[in-house]
Amino acid sequence: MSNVTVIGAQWGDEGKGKIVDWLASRADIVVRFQGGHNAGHTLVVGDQTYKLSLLPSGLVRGKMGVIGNGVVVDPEALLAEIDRVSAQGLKVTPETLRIAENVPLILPVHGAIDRAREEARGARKIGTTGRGIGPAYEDKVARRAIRLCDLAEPETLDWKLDELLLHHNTLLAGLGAPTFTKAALLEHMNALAPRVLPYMDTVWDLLDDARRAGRRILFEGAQAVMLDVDHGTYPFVTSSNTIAANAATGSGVGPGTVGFVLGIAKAYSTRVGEGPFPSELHDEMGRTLGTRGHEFGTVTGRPRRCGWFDAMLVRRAVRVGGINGLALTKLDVLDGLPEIKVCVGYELDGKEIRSFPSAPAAQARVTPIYETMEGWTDSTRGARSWADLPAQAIKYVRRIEELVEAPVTLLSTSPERDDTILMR
Ligand code: 2SA
Ligand code: MG
Repeated sequence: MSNVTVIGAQWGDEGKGKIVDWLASRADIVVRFQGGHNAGHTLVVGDQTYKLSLLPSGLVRGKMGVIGNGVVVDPEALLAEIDRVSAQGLKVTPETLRIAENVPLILPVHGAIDRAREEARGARKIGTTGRGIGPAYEDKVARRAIRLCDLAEPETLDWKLDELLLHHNTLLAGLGAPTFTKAALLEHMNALAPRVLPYMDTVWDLLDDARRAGRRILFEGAQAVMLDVDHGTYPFVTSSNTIAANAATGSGVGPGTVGFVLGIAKAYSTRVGEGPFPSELHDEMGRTLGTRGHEFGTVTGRPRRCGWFDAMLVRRAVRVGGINGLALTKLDVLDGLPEIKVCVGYELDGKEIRSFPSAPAAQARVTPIYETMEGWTDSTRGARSWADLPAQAIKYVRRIEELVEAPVTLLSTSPERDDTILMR
């Protein structure tokens, strides 16, 4: 296996955790390159279920984990996650996990701003995870972020906090939310620093040494293309680039190191939070998909919105995400449905269009154009070979390949790691 980058091809929750875990056995290093603990990757390994939000999934398979500079790290959440998986028998140490010294930190003030701003937005809220992801990335691009390396320099922390609180306390006061004192934040960070700093590293050196030595790197995406801050359904997106190109920028390797890009898509669609969703179902079928698929957010527990597979959106993800092949997950949720619809285009103001518009009001006016396919009765759950699949299920997969203009290279038929069909 050359290097592989795994990204979500819809709006997150596609089942990346299982696929990354399946691929991790063939990799030496697993790298998180964007997002933060707004991710929620679930891995079922034997009798253990690991829910990882920040830790690279490969740690579960004894591989080295790297958190790159493109991530935003909440040190408190990181240490809590390390302690949680340690209680499950998974030891995470500075020998198995390395974190980029230039990674921006999420502080309590960021979560407070995230939640207060969402409250103030009312009906126009984005539906964020409330974990301070956006405000932390805002500080990064505003060149006032506190980064992991700063925890080792009390004098740097001191002046950086002055600037940070000038912005954030002004905003919090304006939002009618409690402000923060410098002393409280200093105490918070100085208490965490001794446990976090041992993980700090110049990971771009580590990864380039690995590349030169021919070691296999797996880049683990979080969220998904339709939540990408440039290419997603803006402003109902997360605040990082979730497309594969960011695997390079977000970890400090060259673009040629990204390798094969595997997009993960569910055989239907879900999204959690607000924002446009052309093929969303508000009827019994939508509720059926949600129930059968156990569609509740890993991070927030929110029920996910469900709908038919949107081939136009995934085709967009294939193009902007640079996806070479698709892993299609949760096909078993469609078992037994008499007919299945696929969104094959959109209608906007009486005209057929094939690319989802960027302008918010146009997005809201888009209606889906469906193609109806015959369903299948036999179960696909647990299928481990192409031959186990009903003919109609194969036809459905093949039609998706044509519409999204990318091959389905992996098919997942249950949360179990080995219930995976390699299609090529
Ligand atoms: P934020 O908190 O600022 O990133 O939220 C901005 C928007 O992004 C959505 N969002 C997500 N939607 C689905 N899944 C998410 N995480 C997955 C999980 C993990 C994954 O299972 O929790 O698939 O990587 C996630 N994170 C953010 C959020 O709902 C807002 O619409
Ligand atoms: Mg998830």
